[in-house]
Amino acid sequence: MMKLIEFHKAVYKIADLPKGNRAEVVLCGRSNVGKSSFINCLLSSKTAKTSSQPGKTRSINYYLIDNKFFFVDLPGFGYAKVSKTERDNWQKLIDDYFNSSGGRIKLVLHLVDSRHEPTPLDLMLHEYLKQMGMPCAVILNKIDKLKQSEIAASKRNISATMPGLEAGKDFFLFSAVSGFGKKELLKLVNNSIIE
Ligand SMILES: Nc1nc2c(ncn2[C@@H]2O[C@H](COP(=O)(O)OP(=O)(O)OP(=O)(O)O)[C@@H](O)[C@H]2O)c(=O)[nH]1
Ligand SMILES: [Mg+2]
Repeated sequence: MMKLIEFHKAVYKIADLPKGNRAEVVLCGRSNVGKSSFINCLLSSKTAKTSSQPGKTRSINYYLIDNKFFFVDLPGFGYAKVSKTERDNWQKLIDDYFNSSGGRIKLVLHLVDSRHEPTPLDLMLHEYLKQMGMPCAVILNKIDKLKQSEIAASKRNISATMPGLEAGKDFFLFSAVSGFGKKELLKLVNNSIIE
């Protein structure tokens, strides 16, 4: 079950996407939500670069898993200190990525911070992924920071703003710190790449 992780490459422009047909599992969501930590947690590694300073990664980072498929770590969005030009570049890179990776993308994991309501950009991304017909799941992350009552409220926020998600199917609770949800997400990722 997912053992080996190797940094493969950082992509800044679409022409540099890896060639070939390896399956891809994509991590996306706002800056600092825990995308890189998610990868590290699933692989029990420290290979994916994490940071407490948001908005650092501007590249699409490819990690090769078991010499078989890629975890694709997308740059986070929504970081206030980023200029409009940079934001536009981000949007273009992401749009080009989803348009050109078509059939290779087996699963898109959209991480949302459980401590806050989904932002307008979260809702935009959710709509965008649905419109693109991407196989996707919402991961409510950092639940180690919340009390049970707060987790329940956070789940309600998701149901209200992203209706139709089903727990255990396309909606999961997660914590990279406690490992909550890890087993379930390993299963989801494994199943997605088998098909
Ligand atoms: N408490 C808690 N902290 C987390 C969790 N996941 C990530 N963090 C922390 O959140 C911060 C950001 O984590 P990253 O994994 O770097 O976030 P990212 O989404 O990759 O951020 P960008 O690359 O800037 O888009 C780090 O300080 C992590 O330690 C979690 O589940 N619980
Ligand atoms: Mg990151």
